[in-house]
Amino acid sequence: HPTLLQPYSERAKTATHPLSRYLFRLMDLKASNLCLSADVITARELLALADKVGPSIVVLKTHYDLISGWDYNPQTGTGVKLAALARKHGFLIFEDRKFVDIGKTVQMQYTAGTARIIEWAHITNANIDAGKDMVRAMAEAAANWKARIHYEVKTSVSVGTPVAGQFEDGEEQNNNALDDRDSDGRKGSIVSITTVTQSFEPADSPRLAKTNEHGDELVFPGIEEPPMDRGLLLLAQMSSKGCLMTKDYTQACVEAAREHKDFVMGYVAQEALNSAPDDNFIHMTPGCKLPPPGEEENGHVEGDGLGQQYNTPAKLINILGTDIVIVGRGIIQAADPPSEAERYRRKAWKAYLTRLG
Ligand code: BMP
Repeated sequence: HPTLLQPYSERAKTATHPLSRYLFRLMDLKASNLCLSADVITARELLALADKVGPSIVVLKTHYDLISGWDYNPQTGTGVKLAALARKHGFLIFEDRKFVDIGKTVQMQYTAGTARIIEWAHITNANIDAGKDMVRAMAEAAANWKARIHYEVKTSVSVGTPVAGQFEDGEEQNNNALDDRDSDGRKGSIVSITTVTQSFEPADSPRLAKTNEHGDELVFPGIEEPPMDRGLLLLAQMSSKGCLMTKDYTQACVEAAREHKDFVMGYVAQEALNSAPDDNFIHMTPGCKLPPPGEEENGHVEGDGLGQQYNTPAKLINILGTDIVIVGRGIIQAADPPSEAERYRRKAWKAYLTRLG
């Protein structure tokens, strides 16, 4: 498929999803196709790790539900702190929530509850075993969220202020999944501070400033704010032994992705799935580990004894054609995670350059 031989900088121009365009540019700018799976068990470790490894990665993957001490405060909590680190270093936050349920339930799980994933995670993912309508349900929730944030920013609504049920263009506010009515039935009484503080600069105008408008010192000058969008990855294939996802299931993911190009950025998968001429989905791949220095780099690395199977970045990127490797324990359990992350970044980037030829 043409995308296998196209530089990420080119794919940035043709990707449908604004966050994919941003991500491809980020990859090019940072020379990184590495995602850290930040599977640590306290919020303090998570933030420290994100800050230290941030310069090497383009995506930080979380499992918020295995973190103790996650602070849910919408103004000062863990999500907001992660967002600040994401701006400082230039990476996207991917909550590996693997949503699977009926559409209405996933809308609520995505937008409400204690975690309010939609507020702080640029990207999340879904298993479509329950049927692909849930993708539409999540897309609708994300569109409502974006419209609401847009409205709130434009009208500078502060926390606790009731919001009238109309958008600037006169359209009725439609907040199904985000119905934040207070006890008096007033709408919009909860405002996300994480997102309200973001700007609407066009995503294609990189500012070459050393700091962003929040005063965060940028590690990679030229990284602008990500667009105000939310994206979904479909869990099309898994890395684990005995995985029950069939070819038909994977194909259904491909169809659902094509039907929702403006919300689905791509896949969590073990191989490239772009096949139609204009497919330009991004593939993120877990089950990645490097052998100890000096050993064969193309093959399979010993699993973890609990079903996880590993491939090297060279195999995943160059041979199987995926785009971003997701690495957890390979980096986290190293004596020095930041330098190990750099080693993975270099190997995965080299595999990409080799693929381009
Ligand atoms: P590790 O590199 O430590 O094996 O971690 C892999 C991470 O990727 C875990 O967070 C796991 O939940 C996730 N993951 C996976 O391993 N295989 C998949 O197919 C999908 C995943 O999300």
